[in-house]
Amino acid sequence: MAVKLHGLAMSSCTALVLSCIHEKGVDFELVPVNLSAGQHKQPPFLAKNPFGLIPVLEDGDLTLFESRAISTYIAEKFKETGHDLMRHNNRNEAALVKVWAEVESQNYHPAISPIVYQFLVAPLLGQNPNQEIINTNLEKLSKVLDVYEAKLSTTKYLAGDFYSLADLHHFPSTYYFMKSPWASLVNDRPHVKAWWEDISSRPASVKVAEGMVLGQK
Ligand code: GS8
Repeated sequence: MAVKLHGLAMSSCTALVLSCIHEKGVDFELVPVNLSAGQHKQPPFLAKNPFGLIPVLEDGDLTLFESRAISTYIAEKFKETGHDLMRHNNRNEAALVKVWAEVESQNYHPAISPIVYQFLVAPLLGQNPNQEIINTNLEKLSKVLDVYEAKLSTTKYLAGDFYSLADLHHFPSTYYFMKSPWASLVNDRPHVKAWWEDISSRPASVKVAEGMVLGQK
């Protein structure tokens, strides 16, 4: 039975789950949520995610929200098919995948996401980008990327010499960031640049990027 993903292909949180779904070759149905009509704040959707945010995954009787938890569930449930995103046969490598997935969620995402929001989303909502927020977060992101540059000069991917869920979680926000005037933060760091070129050219990433056109329904 296909899993049901409630969300929008252009939303970076939905795209994170879609990247995992495509890596694993999981049968799925994308159920669009009409954000402009506030569908996600209405009782039927709130029953699936009380925080009223996309994405939500339904797999039979199981309902999940929080994109990273959803992708982890998919990577674990379908561990035998497609690419092994969790290194489930090697406890140490699996632990390192979790470490770098946490780094994405605790260090990388909090810095990159306000930049993407101010640069790409605010104008769509008729707001002026807040340059102070952008500058503060560019500074934070630079520091995180210095750590990445050092790490990626020792291993091909973040958790080791294997592509994992930790790398995958970086794809959607970085995809939008690379359209900004500050893409040089990635391009000027040779190991980060090579890593980005590698992870963004995976067939699953290319497929997900096709739907990442902001402003679409
Ligand atoms: C964040 C969900 C979220 O912000 C996750 O799933 O990772 N930590 C959660 N969803 C956004 C779209 S993100 O592209 C959302 O639903 N926004 C609508 C709103 O804020 O009303």
